[in-house]
Amino acid sequence: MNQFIEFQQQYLKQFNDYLHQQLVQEVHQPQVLEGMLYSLDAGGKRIRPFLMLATLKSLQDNTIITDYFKIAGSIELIHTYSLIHDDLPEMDNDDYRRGQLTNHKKFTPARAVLAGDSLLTHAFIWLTANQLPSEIKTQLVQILAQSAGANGMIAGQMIDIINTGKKLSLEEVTHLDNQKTGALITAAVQMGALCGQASADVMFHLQRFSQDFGLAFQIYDDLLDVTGSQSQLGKKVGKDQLEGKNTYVRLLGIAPAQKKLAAIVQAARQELTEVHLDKSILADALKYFD
Ligand code: GRG
Repeated sequence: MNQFIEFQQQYLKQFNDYLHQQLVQEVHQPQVLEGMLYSLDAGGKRIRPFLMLATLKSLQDNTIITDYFKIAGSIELIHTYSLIHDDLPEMDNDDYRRGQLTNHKKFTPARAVLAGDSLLTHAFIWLTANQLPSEIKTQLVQILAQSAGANGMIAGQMIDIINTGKKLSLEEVTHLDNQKTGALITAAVQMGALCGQASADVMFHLQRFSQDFGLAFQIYDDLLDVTGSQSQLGKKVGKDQLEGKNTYVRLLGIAPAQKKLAAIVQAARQELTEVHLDKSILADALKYFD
């Protein structure tokens, strides 16, 4: 039994329908809406929003989860924007994403830029247009903007781009992964912890848990890129290898990267044990790496 998967299955359709309906109601320019929905409705595992919701649920079992769909949805909007921009010819130049043509291939690069910009901006509408107390909303905006912005995911993307083809050290790759992938995952858990009124101690350990989770997520994806029939990103197997991307697998090799992944997952589990959350829905999210 995996409580995280069960939790996700319980709410996934409702969550996806909610995101779709909200955008249909709130976005008035047809081509902007079309571009946003094209990538948002294409699926995706919804790991980040469900990490947020699972953190909340693990801390406050009686919470009405649907009340937090907009907060969780804001994280997915940012993630989807980052994928659209990452796929552009000027960045990774990918043709397929989430099992369909990338946004710029389906429409045009100019339209894909605008679809991404709209998703990014709209995230902050969702973060602020809800019933939560103002001081919580301010903190949520801070967390998400910091993690997605110049000192978070964008910094990671920059480090990635300027170093493609050059060989980074393990420490540098870790830093890259923490920013590019880890920042948004950390934000998701932090946002759930904030909504779930976590104590300072619980917050501290959840922060460390989420950093481990983020790094594990990237290493796992890198492993799938070389060992899977298709990586999670829907890209061609080994694409990152061929393009000289800096990954754990490229630096260490497959078996040591697998060992490293297992150690990080173990460390993440230990953080939850420290605050008695090792039997929680959130703990079961770690089974994703099994
Ligand atoms: C363009 C500012 C900007 C940032 C791009 C997220 C990102 C940074 C690039 C995407 C490409 C990439 C290799 C990201 C690493 C993180 C990762 C594994 C993303 C894919 O996330 P999943 O697996 O995708 O959660 P789905 O489609 O399931 O949502």
